[in-house]
Amino acid sequence: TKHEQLSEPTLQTWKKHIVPEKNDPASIESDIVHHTITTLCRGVYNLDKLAMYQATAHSVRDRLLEDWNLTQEALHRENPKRCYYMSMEFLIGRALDNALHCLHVKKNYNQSVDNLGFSLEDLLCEEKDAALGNGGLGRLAACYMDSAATQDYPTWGYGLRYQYGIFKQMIKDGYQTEMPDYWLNFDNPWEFPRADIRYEVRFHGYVATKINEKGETRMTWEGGDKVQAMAYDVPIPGFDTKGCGNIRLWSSKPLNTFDFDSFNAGDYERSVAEQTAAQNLTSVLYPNDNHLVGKELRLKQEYFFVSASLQDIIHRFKRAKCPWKDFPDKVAVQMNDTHPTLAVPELQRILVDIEGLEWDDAWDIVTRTFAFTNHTVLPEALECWSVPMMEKILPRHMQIIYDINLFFLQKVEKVFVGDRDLLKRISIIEEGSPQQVRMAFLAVVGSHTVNGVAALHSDLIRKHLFNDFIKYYGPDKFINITNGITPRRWLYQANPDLRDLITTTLGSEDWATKLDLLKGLKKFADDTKFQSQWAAVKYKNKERLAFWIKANMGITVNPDALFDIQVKRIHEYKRQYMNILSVIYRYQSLKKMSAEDISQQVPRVVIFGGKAAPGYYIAKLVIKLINSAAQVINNDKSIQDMLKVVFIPDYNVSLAEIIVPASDISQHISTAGTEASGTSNMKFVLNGGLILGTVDGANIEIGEQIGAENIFMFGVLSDEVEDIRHNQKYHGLFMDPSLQVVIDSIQAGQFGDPSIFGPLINTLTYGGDYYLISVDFKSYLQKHTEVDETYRDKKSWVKKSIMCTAGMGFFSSDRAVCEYADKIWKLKPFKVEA
Ligand code: F58
Repeated sequence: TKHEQLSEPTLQTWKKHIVPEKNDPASIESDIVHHTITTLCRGVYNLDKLAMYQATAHSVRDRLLEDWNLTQEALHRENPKRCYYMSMEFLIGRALDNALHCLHVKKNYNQSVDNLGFSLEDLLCEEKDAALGNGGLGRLAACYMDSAATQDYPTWGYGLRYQYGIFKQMIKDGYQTEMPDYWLNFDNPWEFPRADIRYEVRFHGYVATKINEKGETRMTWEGGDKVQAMAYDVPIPGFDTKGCGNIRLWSSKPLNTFDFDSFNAGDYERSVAEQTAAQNLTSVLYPNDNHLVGKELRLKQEYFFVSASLQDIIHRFKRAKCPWKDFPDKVAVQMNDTHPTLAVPELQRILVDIEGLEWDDAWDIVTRTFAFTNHTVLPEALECWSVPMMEKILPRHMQIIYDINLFFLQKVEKVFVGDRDLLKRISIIEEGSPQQVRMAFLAVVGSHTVNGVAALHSDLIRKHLFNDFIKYYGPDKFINITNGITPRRWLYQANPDLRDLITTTLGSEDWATKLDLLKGLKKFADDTKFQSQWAAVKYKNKERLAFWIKANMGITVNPDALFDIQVKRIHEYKRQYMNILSVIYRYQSLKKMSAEDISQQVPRVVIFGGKAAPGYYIAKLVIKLINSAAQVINNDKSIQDMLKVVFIPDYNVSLAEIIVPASDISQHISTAGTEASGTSNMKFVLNGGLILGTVDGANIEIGEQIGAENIFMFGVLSDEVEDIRHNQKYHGLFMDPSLQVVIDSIQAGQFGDPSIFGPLINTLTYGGDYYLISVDFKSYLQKHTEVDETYRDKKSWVKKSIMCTAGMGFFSSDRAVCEYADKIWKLKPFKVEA
């Protein structure tokens, strides 16, 4: 493999003094016109909103690029230690509004766009989401890039430039259908193709031996197929700083030369087909959330991503001519889950096979470089790759993994003499047919630090998944860093009215970068005037969402009703099923009441949103049940609009920005011990929404921060789950009587053909109710009643809402990134001056 960039041009210092862009409305206006004419080649008679958006975006990007260049040049010059955040997913969403806020130019842009006869808010909606992720893990990566840039940490993201992001969800006849998300249809102003930054990546082939320059025998990986990785840079603006971060995304391209050694002159067609296959490597994001399918193409994507990124990192490291042993002092690599774990054997391979280092010296460098974040305990989400597949696609890596495992097990055995069970449990290779590589174990062995994403989750992985590793390494290698979210996108940008109210009340905007300052709101929690201002903002946000629902779905919802929201990927462990079952229970209770009693109820709008993995049959049935129930409930006049059910199609980042500020209650109701952290819980509470949740993931820490009296918690605890499952299995299922009534009504055909829902209902009965819906149902219904009663007292509700926002300082991704930098990366901020 070539480890140099394909061409290394001679660089010259440029003697031009750069004049910064001016940000007054007239200059902005003329820049937009300039881009319309030159970049887009459009005239004033030939302009639509999309073109206007593009011209505006280009002019903003010009301004962003000044900071980008300044930052990257300074980094190049000073060469501080850097961190690379390797993630297969970055769920960025839209970029324009965010950039306008970061650069503090939104007001002037508003005016300029207005002068040109358009509305900036309209233009913002023209942008397609960069949806290069499935859910929480991908969005977390995007929040962390925002916080790293804002706090001037020299951090780059590395990922893949999928041509198709997460699919578009459409609802047809109540069912989810999928459409491809070809987000690059139009020009994408937020990426820079780097045609000069390309690396070759090899697959397949064979391993041979060779004698290197020092006369030593080394392995060499030969033959096989090669593809090219080309870089695309996505600038990540920091808020209130000249610093600008970067995410480098790799796109696969065919090698523009044929491999003449293996080129069969009579088989031209096949050669071209191979070139196309190369291009398809980064076509599509795998749409599974918390579930892994061991597809060959996915393994290739993972290696492609890791190989290109490491070549790039090493290229940069070599420029400074430091000795290899200094590599970990210049480079920290964070692996966002196990998907980048092939970086461990890949770096070892480069150091030993290509650079000629001794195995132990190389291994020392590797294990001082990498750190690993685990995001799940669900067994079906833990990555395992079959050894035969790995041997076929990455023959040398498979050998290296065997060696890493052998040396590791030898060390373990020295400490725990004769404990064969331990060796079997802790081995990176799982016995079976076929054998499997346990990627999480490889990641642990190859990293200096492993972290979970919320306190409970980190405890659970220490107690269960990685318990044997703690016996060997001791506890210090395994730490917790609770997730965070960026307050810029999730409050400052998404909730402008609340932003302004908070800023006026606290006297400055500093909270946007020092979120702890929100605690200053506590002293206004009982202030009647402040309460009514706070309530008015929430009401306006609910109106905004109600308007969206009416305009896009034709359903009328009343902003005076309690807005109860559950938006996230559809998964059995997240229990949207339990939610809709409780909605049906509520509906039936209403049906039993007199008209007079109905009119005394607290009206509710229950909102769902989220995508099911295309192959996840049960999750898709949950969507169907929600829509079938909505059909019946929304059209039943007898309940006087006291209950409405809405399934918002195609939930994504930009929809979340409208939905999150509008909640009174949001639900985070996973079976205890299954949701590693959750991050939408943080977004809702930051925007003054209360939580109805289980004792799981970050819900627990949110409760600790905002006060137990401001959160509705229910359900069994994580350490009870195993025993309950055991009892259910051997002593019979428990069926909650209220739940039975609900099931009976579905089976009686109240919500359409009951045979459709048979397999779904089976999960509660013959399926063993693995996620304990029946066990938690009673306490769940009780909490719903408590929510209603609390909501009747508007004053106390608003006070709780204020206390929610005021207590959320801890959950800023700024805090989380600082923790990573201090505890794991040993990284200092690197301030860029204008
Ligand atoms: C999520 N994982 C966790 N995985 O479920 C959630 O609790 C946590 O808050 C979040 O990570 C951030 O830590 C998650 O989103 C995926 O989407 C993977 C994508 C690739 C395939 C396997 C699942």
